[in-house]
Amino acid sequence: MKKIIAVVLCVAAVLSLGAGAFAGNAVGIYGVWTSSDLIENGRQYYGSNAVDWNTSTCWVEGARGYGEDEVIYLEFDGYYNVRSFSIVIGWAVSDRLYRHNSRPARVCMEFSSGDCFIVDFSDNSSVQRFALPWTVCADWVKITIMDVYRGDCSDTCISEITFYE
Ligand SMILES: [Ca+2]
Repeated sequence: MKKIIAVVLCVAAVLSLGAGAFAGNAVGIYGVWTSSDLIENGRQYYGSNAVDWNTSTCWVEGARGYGEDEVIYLEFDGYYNVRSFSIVIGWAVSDRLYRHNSRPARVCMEFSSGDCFIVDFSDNSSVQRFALPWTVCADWVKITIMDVYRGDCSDTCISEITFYE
């Protein structure tokens, strides 16, 4: 029964999630876990690059293909009443690298509270802001890539993601 409710909430969230107010304190991050990281030329593109307040660094998934089903999991440093988030998809350091690499087009966001949202992004390297349809009290969020905008190479990147109270 619980599972069916969660699915219903997901569908409702797709319809109501949109660009919204951007206010409140940023959620502190205690730890980051990913399903894979790209390692190239001796350099590893860690998940922590997506929460370092620097849009020129990014997490790059390292799985085969374009990164669908790859996961970045953020553990907060406590419980927060999360109301919104911002994201910079792709590798936003330059327009050339943004287009060259792939970027998430759709993700599934699952919070520790059980709330689950499907979010669609615009294909650009600017900051995209979203208000959650309702306040979510949670201490972690799991973000799964569902679909991507394909670049010249299949490495999918997230430059920055921040949650707000
Ligand atoms: Ca970054």
